[in-house]
Amino acid sequence: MKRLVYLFAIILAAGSGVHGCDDGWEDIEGSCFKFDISMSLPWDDARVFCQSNGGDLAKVIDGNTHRGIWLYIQTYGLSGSFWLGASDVAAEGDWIWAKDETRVSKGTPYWALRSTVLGYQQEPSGGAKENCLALDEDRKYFFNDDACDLGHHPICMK
Ligand SMILES: [Ca+2]
Ligand SMILES: [Ca+2]
Repeated sequence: MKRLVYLFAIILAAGSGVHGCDDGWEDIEGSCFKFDISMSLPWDDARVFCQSNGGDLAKVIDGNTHRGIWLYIQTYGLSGSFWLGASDVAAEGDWIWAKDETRVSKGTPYWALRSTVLGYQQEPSGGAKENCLALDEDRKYFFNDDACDLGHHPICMK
């Protein structure tokens, strides 16, 4: 009986998150996200898509959110890279979340490392050629600055 009550509690806990978000949106760490792998869009168009769905491109609030997004991608076997809602298009090197105009944390644990002839270097590394923030499939879904006109899947948030 005790085990049954425990099981019921788990089902309730799992269900409560789902009911917190609209259909097609996923609760990750208390915020609602939408992953759309049916389209690959430039960053600007991905943002318009999210806004037309009542949200904006996603902000990774903290490490738990980053982990939750990664877990969702793994659990559902999603492939490809995704756009997040940050850019340094206004001022090179100054990364800002579009959703609330706060600064993006630099360095570890968010930004990907890359191997170069000089050893490991950390993204962002694209300078003025890469001004939009991607969750990069080739970098195990750590942050990478990418060219904004590349086509990636949107991750929306509301
Ligand atoms: Ca840049
Ligand atoms: Ca880069």
